[in-house]
Amino acid sequence: RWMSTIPKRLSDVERSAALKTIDSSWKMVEGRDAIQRVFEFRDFNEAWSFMSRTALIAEQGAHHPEWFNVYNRVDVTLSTHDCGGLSMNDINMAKKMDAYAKALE
Ligand code: H2B
Repeated sequence: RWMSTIPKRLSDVERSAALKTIDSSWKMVEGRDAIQRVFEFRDFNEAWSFMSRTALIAEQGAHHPEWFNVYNRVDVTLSTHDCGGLSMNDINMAKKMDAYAKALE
């Protein structure tokens, strides 16, 4: 399981490589070592479906998103609290969220 060891904060080199493997709409948050993306769906039902799938893997992997939902929009911020910044846990979660959103297109 992911949390059996403390995740490692990505170095600058690791980070720029990792960011190329997720959707280009993920952006670094100003003044914080975190990434952010806004997902937009057709309606609340689809947004909630996306959030439900994400919630299951969040709980399984002990890695939880910060998110804000209004109707069909989900504003997501990913960061790893245990290391105070971006780790591969965030990149892996971003990839899964990208795939779930794509499946709902
Ligand atoms: N989520 C996120 N985003 N970062 C963490 O460091 C983290 C988490 N740590 N979920 C997990 C829970 C840890 O506190 C528990 C004990 O597994």
